[in-house]
Amino acid sequence: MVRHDWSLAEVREIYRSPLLSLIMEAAAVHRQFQVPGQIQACTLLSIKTGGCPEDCAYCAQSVRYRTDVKVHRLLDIEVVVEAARQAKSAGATRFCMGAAWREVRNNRDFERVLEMIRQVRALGLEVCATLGMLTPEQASALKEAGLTAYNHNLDTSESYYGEIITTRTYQDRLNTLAAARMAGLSLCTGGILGLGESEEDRIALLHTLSTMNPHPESVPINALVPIEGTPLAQAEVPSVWDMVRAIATARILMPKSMIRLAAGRERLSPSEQALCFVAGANSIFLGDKLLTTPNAPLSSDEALFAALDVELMPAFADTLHE
Ligand code: SAM
Ligand code: DTB
Ligand code: SF4
Repeated sequence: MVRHDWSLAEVREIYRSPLLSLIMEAAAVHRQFQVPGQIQACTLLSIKTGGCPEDCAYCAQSVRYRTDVKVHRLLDIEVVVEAARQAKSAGATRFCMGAAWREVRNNRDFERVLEMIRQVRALGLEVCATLGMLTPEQASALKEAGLTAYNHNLDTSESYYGEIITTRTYQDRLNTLAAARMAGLSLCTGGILGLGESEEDRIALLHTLSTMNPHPESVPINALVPIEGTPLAQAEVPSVWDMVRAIATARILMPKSMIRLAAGRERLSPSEQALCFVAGANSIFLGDKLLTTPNAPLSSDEALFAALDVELMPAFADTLHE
């Protein structure tokens, strides 16, 4: 039923199928494996902003580029827990904390993050973190503190990766994902459309994700949010058709995973978002802000949920499932 042995040719064939039949196929898979009409709402908070030594060409937070992001050291625990409380009252069931770190270091900041995780988890929320590279020991410490999932994106294909980031390798990313998996964490890993990649790169990324065993429990499909001052500031953003195609393919390949319509949702109209949900997306970021850029406003999301009769997914529906 759930396959991990997709060939590149099979992924290519699905990805390139005529869009309407691709959407219909994905919708059928969605109906079979997911609860139609239920959407997972996750809220993001940047707990440490800017000043990152990595050179990711899309990122507002790299020290290499002159962007207008406001650098901030690691937030206080109380500030983070209060934000999580607010996210919960807005309907979010997963709270995701992001730090602009290359990797986790074993220091007081990490201790503080572990305490944030304990306290956010105690609110009854799923807790996700995205902190850069991890050792197996750090992954275990995160798990022990109550972390549900670790977000670590592959972003694009292995062969295009070096065009976007030179300060680490694809293998570094895979190693961190393996460490998180070994520690018993659920994985959240996906990519970004609009980095100047080819169709083949998108196919290769989807192939890499869908041949992981088990599949990542959650797969964010981001559209580039162009940031002034970064090398990709003038990049052309992907069309809604590109997003729908990637979402539908991901849904068919990874039927049990949450497919997240992630960054770039703000640019889509309500009916374009509805199309993404029909094509298999069942998770979004909820709240006025992503990490450093604006997200779709809460008020318009509430109107969207009402119009589509969307029900928000309960917490912990997305635990390890394979
Ligand atoms: N520093 C950690 C890392 O890189 O893993 C965690 C934070 S990083 C900002 C999290 C993810 O956000 C990146 O892997 C990337 O996929 C996504 N992202 C960052 N900037 C983006 C942008 N401008 N548009 C779309 N996605 C973006
Ligand atoms: C993911 O795949 N997308 C989120 C989350 N995981 C960490 C981040 C999106 C960032 C968008 C640009 C910004 O706000 O800085
Ligand atoms: Fe740093 Fe993460 Fe941004 Fe890359 S994506 S520059 S690692 S914060």
